[in-house]
Amino acid sequence: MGGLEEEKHARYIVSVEKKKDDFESLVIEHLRMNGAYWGLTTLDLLNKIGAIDADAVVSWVMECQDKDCGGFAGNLGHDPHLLYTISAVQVLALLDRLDVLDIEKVSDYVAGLQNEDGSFSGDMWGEIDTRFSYCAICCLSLLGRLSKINVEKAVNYIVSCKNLDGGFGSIPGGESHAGQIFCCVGALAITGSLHHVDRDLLGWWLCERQCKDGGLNGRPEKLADVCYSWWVLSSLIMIDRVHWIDKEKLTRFILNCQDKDNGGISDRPDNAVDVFHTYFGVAGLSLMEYPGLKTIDPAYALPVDVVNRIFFTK
Ligand code: GRG
Repeated sequence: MGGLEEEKHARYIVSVEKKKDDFESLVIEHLRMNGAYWGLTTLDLLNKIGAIDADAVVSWVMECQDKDCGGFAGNLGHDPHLLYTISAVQVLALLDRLDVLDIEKVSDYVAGLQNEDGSFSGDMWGEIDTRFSYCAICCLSLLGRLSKINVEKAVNYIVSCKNLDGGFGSIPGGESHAGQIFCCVGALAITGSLHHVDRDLLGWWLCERQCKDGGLNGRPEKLADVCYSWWVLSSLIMIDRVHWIDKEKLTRFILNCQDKDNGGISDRPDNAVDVFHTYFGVAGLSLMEYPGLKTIDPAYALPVDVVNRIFFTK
C-alpha cells in the first residue's frame, strides 16, 4: 500500500493556497480562514510550513478583521464569526505572529458572545452551539484571557449538553455526534473540567465508531469518514481511552484515502480530495504518532511545539 505521501500532500496544499478560481477554492471562498488553518496546520505537521509566504498570510488575516467589533471573517468583505476568529488566532499562533493582535479587542469580542446561561452565540445573530463554546474557550485560552468569561457557567452549559450515552450534542437534548464531542471534551480539557466526563461510557461510544473498513464514523449507522479520525481520536486521547481503537486498521484506512498521484486526502477511498480531509487525515495520523510527523495537541488542535511556545515561553 505504501506510506504517507508527504511531499505530494504539501505540494497539493500549496497549490490550493495559490489558486483562487478553481472549484475547490470557490466552494470554500466564504470560509477561507478555516481553509488557511487546515492547510497551514497540515504543512506544519509535515514540517513544511516554510513553503508559504508567512507575511502575506498575516496581512490577509488582519485584513479579515472587523475593525469595529474585533472579530474575524471567513474572507475579505464577509461578516465576523467565532468560527473564523478561532482560525485566525490559530493561524497567527502557527506563524508565531500573535504579536500583531490587539489581544484585548479580540478577547472582548469573544467574551461578549457569552450568554447568561453560559452558552456562546457564534456571532451577533445569536445561533447557539457547543462548537461556539469550544471556539471561545480555545481562543481565549490561547490569548491568555479566559478570565474574561464566566468559566463555571460555560462548563455547566456544556455539561447540560451531555447525554445518557456519555456523548454530547450541539445543544441540551441534541444527538451525540463525534464532532460535538470533540468540542465539549476539548473545552472541558482546556478548563480543567474533565471530571464531568464518564470516561468509560464515552470511551465505549467513541470506540464503537470504528467500522469494518477500519475508518471511523461520527455516529451510529453512518459511513466512515477520514475527518472522524480527528474528532474521535482526539476525544479518546483526552479521556485516556485511545488504546480501545485498532490504530493499524485506521492508519490503513487513512492511507487508502490518499490521491497518490496528485496529493491530498479524501473522505473515503477513491473520492475527490479536499483541504479539510487532507488536514484531518494528517492530523489523525499525527495523533497515532505516525513517523516523521509533528505531534498535534488533541485539545488545542495545534502542533504541540506551537502550544508549548505560547504557554511556556512568556
Ligand atoms: C479547531 C479542529 C478545530 C475545530 C473548531 C468548528 C469546530 C471547532 C468543530 C466542528 C465539529 C463538528 C460538528 C464536526 C463535524 C463535521 C462534519 C463532517 C459534519 C457532518 O455531519 P453530517 O451529519 O455527517 O453531514 P455524518 O457523518 O454524521 O453523516
